[in-house]
Amino acid sequence: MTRVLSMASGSAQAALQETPSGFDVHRVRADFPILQRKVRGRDLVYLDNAATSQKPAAVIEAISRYYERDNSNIHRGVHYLAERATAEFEAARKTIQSFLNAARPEEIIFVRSATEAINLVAQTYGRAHLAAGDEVLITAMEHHSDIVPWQLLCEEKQARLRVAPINDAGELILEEFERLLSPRTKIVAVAHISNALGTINPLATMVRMAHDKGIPVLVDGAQAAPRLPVDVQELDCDFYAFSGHKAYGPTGIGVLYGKLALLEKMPPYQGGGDMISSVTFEKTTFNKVPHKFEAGTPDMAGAVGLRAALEYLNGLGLPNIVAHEHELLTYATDAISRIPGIRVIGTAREKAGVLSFVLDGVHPHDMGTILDQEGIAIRTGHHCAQPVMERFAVDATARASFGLYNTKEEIDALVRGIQKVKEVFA
Ligand code: C6P
Repeated sequence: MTRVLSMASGSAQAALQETPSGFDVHRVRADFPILQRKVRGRDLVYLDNAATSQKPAAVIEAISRYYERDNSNIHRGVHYLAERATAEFEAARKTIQSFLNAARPEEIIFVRSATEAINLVAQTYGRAHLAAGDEVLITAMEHHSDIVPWQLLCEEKQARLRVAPINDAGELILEEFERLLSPRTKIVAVAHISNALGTINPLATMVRMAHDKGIPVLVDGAQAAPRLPVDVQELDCDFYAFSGHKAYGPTGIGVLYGKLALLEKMPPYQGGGDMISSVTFEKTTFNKVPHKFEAGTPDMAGAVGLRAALEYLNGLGLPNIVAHEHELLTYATDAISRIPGIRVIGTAREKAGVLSFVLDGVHPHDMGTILDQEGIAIRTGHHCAQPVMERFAVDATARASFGLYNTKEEIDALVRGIQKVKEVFA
């Protein structure tokens, strides 16, 4: 539990926090070189963590060290560096296995991003299992990456994309979700945490409902992997996708977890080196899982960097991160809701550190531009979740998303920035 040692009603002093297990946000901030820099002559206030997170020195150094000492291609050479690079890459797979509590390392497939992971499942499992008249069930809060791959598949197969609705708080309407699970549903694809609303979905219940009808579930964990402890065996989901760059790791690397029994039956995604067992002009046989899904030279340095990021998160303790971000969310929601003219979009009871809002008479892009002059980075726009904007009858929102290094002082700065925006538009 996070203990607030000094809390002088919304003032900067409120930022002094410590937990019994030693989570000290100011010490944590020192691990992130970019947080020391000035932006437009001001201290950087980085509140765009749902888009991408900043990287601790441990990640930057692990990538440099890999290139300085170990770089080679993997799974191919017999020389010393080839063995070193292969060992580093496979060690990263094991770290991810334990981070997600997957049963086996083979269940971890390296991809480019959450987006690629979802496309992989749509184009392999989806293509093999969908026929005309079948359905894919998603929710109304999905990111475009968990809509468009299914739409493309449904178009190709003359199947139907069904959408479980959400209520005015941005929560899934579970009864509707359950009602939409039909004998025609071939797969469910759902966000663990909504990037536009912050809603945390009741995944265990949803997976149970789908499995009761024999339907597999893919979870888009892009926002959840850095924010919640994830246990794929406990969730019992069939696929889980996330991106390294939102989890304090590098860009260009992502993960698809899949249950081994499913992966073994799925056709390959892309063809190329390393995914084959033998090739003739007449016929190719494929490599074992996970290599069957990892065609070509992968992002070895990315895997090494992701391993360092997940080890960093484990070192801080996911429960400490959850407690810290929850405290920031509560503090920010309270402070921002008090500003006249603000409407918070997404007020689910179970929420992660993502706060979307609109201000009467001010376009979110104008707000973002004025806040930027103060060194404050938020995201404005539709957040690649246009159906969510439509559901709440807005074109765009301003979104502050918190990370493990954010402080209450930074939220105070955001509130002061919004007051300035109001003055400009008064
Ligand atoms: N959301 C945001 O600002 P990629 O681009 O593959 O790393 O992640 C895609 C993605 C998938 N699902 C969810 C829930 C996401 O939030 C994202 C990325 C960023 O909200 C960039 S649009």
